[in-house]
Amino acid sequence: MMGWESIDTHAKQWIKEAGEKIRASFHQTLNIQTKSNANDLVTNIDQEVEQFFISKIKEAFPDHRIFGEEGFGDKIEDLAGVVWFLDPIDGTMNFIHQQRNFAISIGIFEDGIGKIGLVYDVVHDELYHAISGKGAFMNDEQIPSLKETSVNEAIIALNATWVMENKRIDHKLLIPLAKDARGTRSYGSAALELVYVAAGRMDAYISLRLSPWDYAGGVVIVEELGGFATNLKGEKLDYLTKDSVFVAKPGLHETILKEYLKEGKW
Ligand code: 2AM
Ligand code: CA
Repeated sequence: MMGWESIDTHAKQWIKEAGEKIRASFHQTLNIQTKSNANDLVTNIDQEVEQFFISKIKEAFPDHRIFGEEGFGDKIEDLAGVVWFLDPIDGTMNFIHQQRNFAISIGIFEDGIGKIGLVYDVVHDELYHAISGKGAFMNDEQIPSLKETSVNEAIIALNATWVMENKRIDHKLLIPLAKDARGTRSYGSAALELVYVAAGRMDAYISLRLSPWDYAGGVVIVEELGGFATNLKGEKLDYLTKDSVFVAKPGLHETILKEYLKEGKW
């Protein structure tokens, strides 16, 4: 078995190459299609970037499996061995509409345990990365560990969807938290929002029904810094199917869970 550092070196090289491809695509006409609903978008670039990673991973690490958003990877029904959670473009709507506020997200797990997290903000050339136990970085800069904070001093990443009538949850449940927090933000890319928590720019992130490739990479980075990542019930995240996601600084995670989330049916 090759060491994690070597896997990390390969992954970083590929993520930079993929970023170059995405930047080059800004001058091309995109082929845009919808998936599960009219706002769930995919482009030829999402698909090409996923296929690029899969060919690289399969060539270098034939025994690794890939759980990718666009479905070109493996059918993953268990987490045995090394699994790459791959989102070639997290924040596809932003990619299409804004050409910013999206990221490539990669989480590399062994037997269900996060080992490497990589989230690449392609437009800003900012690579957030961590190898479990070895610290977390933004490019070459080490990110300091997360410190405790209170709800009324916290900026919480929360999409307006969850505080207005919606088909997934009782929208009234999260209103008190949005009111009590210092502020709320929504960037439209789960991976970026997770690394913004890691970097201390926000204090917590809440979303419903994300897929493992949206959060696997970011969670490794947040946890490396002492942050907590669970679903909205406070349980361990599911990496085989969709789950709600609640990530926060230490202390704040416990407070929000106890005082704002415990009544909800998530
Ligand atoms: P995506 O861009 O890779 O699809 C948007 O609020 C965030 O939620 C993005 O990280 C987006 O990831 C994710 N998301 C997950 N499932 C989604 C869906 N069905 N439709 C739109 N965004 C989704
Ligand atoms: Ca995606």
